[in-house]
Amino acid sequence: MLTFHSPDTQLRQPVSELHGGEMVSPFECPARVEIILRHLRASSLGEIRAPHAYGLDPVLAVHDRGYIDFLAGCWDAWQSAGLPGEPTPSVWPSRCMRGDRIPEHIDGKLGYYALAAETAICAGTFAAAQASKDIALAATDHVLDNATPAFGLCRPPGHHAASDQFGGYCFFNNAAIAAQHALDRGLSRVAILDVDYHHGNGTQQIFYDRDDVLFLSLHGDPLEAFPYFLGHADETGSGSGAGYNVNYPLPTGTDYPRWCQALEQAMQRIGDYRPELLIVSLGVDTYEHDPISAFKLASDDFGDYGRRLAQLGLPTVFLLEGGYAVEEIGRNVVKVLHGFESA
Ligand code: SP5
Ligand code: ZN
Repeated sequence: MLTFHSPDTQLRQPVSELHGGEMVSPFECPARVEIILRHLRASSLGEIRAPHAYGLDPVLAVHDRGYIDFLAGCWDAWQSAGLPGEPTPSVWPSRCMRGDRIPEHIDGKLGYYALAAETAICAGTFAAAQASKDIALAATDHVLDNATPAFGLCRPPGHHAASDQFGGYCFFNNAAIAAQHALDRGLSRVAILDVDYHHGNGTQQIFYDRDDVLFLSLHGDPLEAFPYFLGHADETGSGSGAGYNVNYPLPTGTDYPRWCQALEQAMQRIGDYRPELLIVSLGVDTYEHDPISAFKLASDDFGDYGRRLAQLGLPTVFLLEGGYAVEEIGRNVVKVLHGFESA
């Protein structure tokens, strides 16, 4: 299985994350990619390739133009405003205020275009986000051109990014951009299976009223876990998308047998849909020792579900999302890919 990777993803190097009321060194860090690369190179999975640049058109197919312009100019605007730290949202158009006017001051714009406060923007964020979606697009093209699976070593991750909001370490929704790209290439049905610990709120929002993308997510119950305000089981899609959004919220402490039961249900639903492409939003923060998550999957479980996913017999592209047990992230990712290939 080919991997797509770009060194430009490492241009995202924020220094701060708001966590537990303190500023800490970000969990979503460059070392994640270094360690995955090391494990990929030591494995028999195959070549690691760089993507070409696809430009912003595939991003505009999914994200709002004003949002993209905001991301492109945020760092400079923050500097010009004379603000000392990293651009970080701190105020929102919350329920009791107006959300129909976009502030001119960068501090206000950040609140308008953010869905959470933990994610700071740094000088290289926009460039890294572009590299990340190029990886997703190149991996997807490879799958469609060659009918073989591929892995996109995306960073920053994408699944929390909504059409005009960043947060949860995500800026461009790589899986959504890849799905739309596949449809624009002529496919008529794409499924996105999100196995990251956190609900893929951005992907859900982008395709919520559509039936050409089936979105399924296994995740920590939003009553107990980030992003808290989306991801319930009664969110099933709207309009022509009714029935094409499927959430499997699972409780804190969920172990592999329980998780796997939900996976089998999701796989059944995917099989019934008969997609021409499966995109796996591959977060390995379901791991038992993940520092910010609460499921109990062991390393060997990753190989097991990789093997199961292969039983669908679909053209499949894996795109990296979360996973913050940095020492073990390479092993766990490679286990999924290996399991899939060996099946
Ligand atoms: C892509 C991805 O996995 N993003 C995750 C973003 C999570 N951000 C906020 C996490 C809040 C964590 N609360 C920790 C409770 C520790 N037990
Ligand atoms: Zn996650």
